[in-house]
Amino acid sequence: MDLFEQTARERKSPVNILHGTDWWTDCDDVAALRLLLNAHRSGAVRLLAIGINSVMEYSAPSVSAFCEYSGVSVPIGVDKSAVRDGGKCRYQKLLSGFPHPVGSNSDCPDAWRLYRKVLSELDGKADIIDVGFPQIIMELLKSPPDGSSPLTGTQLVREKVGRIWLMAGKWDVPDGLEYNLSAYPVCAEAGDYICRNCPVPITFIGYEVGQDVITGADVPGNDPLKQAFTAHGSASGRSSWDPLTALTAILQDESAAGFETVRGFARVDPKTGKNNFTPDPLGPHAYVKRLHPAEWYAGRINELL
Ligand SMILES: [Ca+2]
Repeated sequence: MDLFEQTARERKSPVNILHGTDWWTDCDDVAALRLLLNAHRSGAVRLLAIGINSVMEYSAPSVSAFCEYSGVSVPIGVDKSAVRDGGKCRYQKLLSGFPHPVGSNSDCPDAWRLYRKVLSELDGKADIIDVGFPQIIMELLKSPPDGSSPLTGTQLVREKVGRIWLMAGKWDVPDGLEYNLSAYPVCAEAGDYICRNCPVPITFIGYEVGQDVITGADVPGNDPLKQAFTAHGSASGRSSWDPLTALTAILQDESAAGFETVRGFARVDPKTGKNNFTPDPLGPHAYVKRLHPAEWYAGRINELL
C-alpha cells in the first residue's frame, strides 16, 4: 500500500482539490499533476478542476491528454488572457498526441468562472493548489456574483475553500524573489492582492524547498510523464517545486510532508514581486522549512509518480 492509499484509508472522505498550473516552460507541473491524479485514483483526494494560468496553443489539449492517460476526467479552465511571449513549448504539443477529450483552449471556460461553478455546487469545502502564476486566485477573489453563485468571490472562498497551497516565493532570505510572483506584472499584483485579501489560510512552498529535490528519472520511457521530462531536457530528473506543493496539499499536513512551518504574515511587493514575511503564531500565512535532506523528499515523490 502506498502513501496515497494509506492516506485514503485514514480519511472519512477524499479532500476536494482545485488545481492551478502554469503548464508552461517547466516540466515539474507535469509531475505535480501526476501526483494529484494518482491521489485521486487512490481516493485520497477528489480533483474537481484544473485551472491553467498560462496559455500555449496546446495547453488544454495536453493537460486533458495527461489526465486521460491516468483515466481521470477533470474539468479544465483556462486564463485565456495569459498568453505569454517567449515561452518555449517543450512538451505540450507532444502530450497532445495522446488521446484528449478537450480539443482546444477555446473549448474551456475561464478558469475563475469554472472555480466559481465548482465551489458553488460543492457540498463541503475544497482546497486550492496553485503551482504557477497566481492570478486565477486573484480573479476568483475579485469576481462578482454570477449565475453560479449570489456570493462575491471573497465570500465564496470564505465559505467554500479550506486552505490554499501555493508554490510561490523565496522565504529563506529578506526580499526573496521567485518566478511565480515576479515573471509578469500580473504575478506580483496577484501575489500582493492574495496576501492582503484572501480570507482563508495560505501555505507557501518556496523556491528554496524544492530546488535540489530531483525527481522523475525512474519513470518508464513510454509514460507521457517521462516523455515530457525528456522533451524538457530533464530525462535524468527535475527540481520538485510543484510536486512538493501538491504532495503537501494531498497530505493536508506540512509536518507529515516533512516540513516545519513558520506562521505569520506574508507580503509581496505589487511591483517587483519580492516577498517578505513577519512571523506571528496567529498569522494567516505560513511558509515551510525542510526537516530532512533532499533525498528523503525525492525518494517519496519518486515512489508516488
Ligand atoms: Ca509551475
